[in-house]
Amino acid sequence: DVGRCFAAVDVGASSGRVILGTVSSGRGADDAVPRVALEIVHRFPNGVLDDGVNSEGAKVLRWDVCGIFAEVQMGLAKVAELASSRGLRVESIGIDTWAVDYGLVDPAGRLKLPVHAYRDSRTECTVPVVHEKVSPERLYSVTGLQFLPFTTLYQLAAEPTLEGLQALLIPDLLAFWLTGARRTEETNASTTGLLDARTGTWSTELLEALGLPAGLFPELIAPGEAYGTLLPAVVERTGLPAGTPLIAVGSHDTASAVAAVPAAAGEDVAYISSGTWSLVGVELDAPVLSEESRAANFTNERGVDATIRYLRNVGGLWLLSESQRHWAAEGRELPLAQLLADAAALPAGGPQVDADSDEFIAPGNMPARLAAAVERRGGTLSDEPAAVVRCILDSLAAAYARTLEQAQALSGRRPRAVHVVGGGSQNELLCRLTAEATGLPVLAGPVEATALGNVLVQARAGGALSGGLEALRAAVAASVELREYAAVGA
Ligand code: LFR
Repeated sequence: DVGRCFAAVDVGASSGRVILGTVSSGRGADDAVPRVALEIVHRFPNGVLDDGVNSEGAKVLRWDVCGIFAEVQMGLAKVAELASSRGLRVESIGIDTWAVDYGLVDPAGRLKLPVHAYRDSRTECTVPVVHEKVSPERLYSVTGLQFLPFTTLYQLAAEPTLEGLQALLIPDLLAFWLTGARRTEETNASTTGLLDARTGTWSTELLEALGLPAGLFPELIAPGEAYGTLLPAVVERTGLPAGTPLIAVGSHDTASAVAAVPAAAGEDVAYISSGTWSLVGVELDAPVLSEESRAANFTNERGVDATIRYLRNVGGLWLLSESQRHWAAEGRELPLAQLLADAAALPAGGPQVDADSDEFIAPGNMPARLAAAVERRGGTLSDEPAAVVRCILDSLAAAYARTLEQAQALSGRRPRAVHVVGGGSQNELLCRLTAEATGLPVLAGPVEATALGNVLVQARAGGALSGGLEALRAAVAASVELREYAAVGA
């Protein structure tokens, strides 16, 4: 069994990757669980571009989506070449990226620039405007989304005009350029603040109340369905076979990551998808839309197979990467491994901040903002990088513990462990602090949960494996090594 090949495009806020995923059948009569292997074939940097101040005096942060598309095609060409060097064919492609952001295209398909990045400040003025039209209580009872100032509906309210335009979420924009098809993938649609959490369809009530055109977003597409096949120009540029389909996966990166959490069948699934953000929560089969849930600011995003990702966005490793960026700009290039070792050597019980606070969303001098937040709580934070790093990790672990406790109380789930997936699962200090703070054993890995979730949904659509999320997760569990961090006192 040489395996079947799928191409996964996974673009995060700080880097993008194009990956060859190979799915092969189980190892024998008493082991029918498929295995999945990933090879990162192409990596490229991504990041928010700072355009300075526009004519209205607002700072503009944007994504270079055309640059991203060029890198994606380059990566697909490399994947095609690698597969064919093995005598194999790439059966399909899947795309996931961060959520909420979009490009506006006109009927001819021309993109309006800039494509804003969600850390941009343009929604500061529009949040109250939106809430004037629909109260936060009503928004929550329809969409079940936690309040985040960058949710798509607040961004749309900042557009000078939407007339004659369609909004394509970032993965759907790339899909449009690859296939010519305009669709909105469901899991990502659930982050716009315009989808009805109960029905999983666009909320006409909200679109109307906010004065948004009915066809603003294209028709929904569910993970596993095909957008279409590659355009001739893409076939030419990538060397992929004509007729290669683009399959919708959990195009919201967090949805793909949660689909690949290596939970056992029947387990109450609790997870921390740990990257730029930490997405902390449990998996449910129906949304929780209660007032308590809204007050606790929990979100009900849609997952693969119509599951509900009941979670909160917690400030994430952005706090750390943005601090490193600040130190580097001061001429201090501090390698992460050293920073973490120094932070681990510091005693427990140091200063903390509320890692959830909106004050850390925008780019800019992070160590200074952390120190100011510690000071407001009556403490002091040394400007030694190790102390700053320790403060970030202690604060994250405390936020995880708080959030998981609330998730359990609000959902009634009783997880026996917490799965940490994504880049942050490699951070041993953070995993250890998380086990200590939550009192739950931490199962760390896989690092590449997002790409695995992407590949597995394609593989199932192509018939290389079958079953529900449990079958996908069994394939992950059989294919990767996990690390366990015991809860204290266990
Ligand atoms: C993680 C993520 C989060 C989303 C944030 C902004 O990469 O997709 O789930 O809230 O980025 O899109």
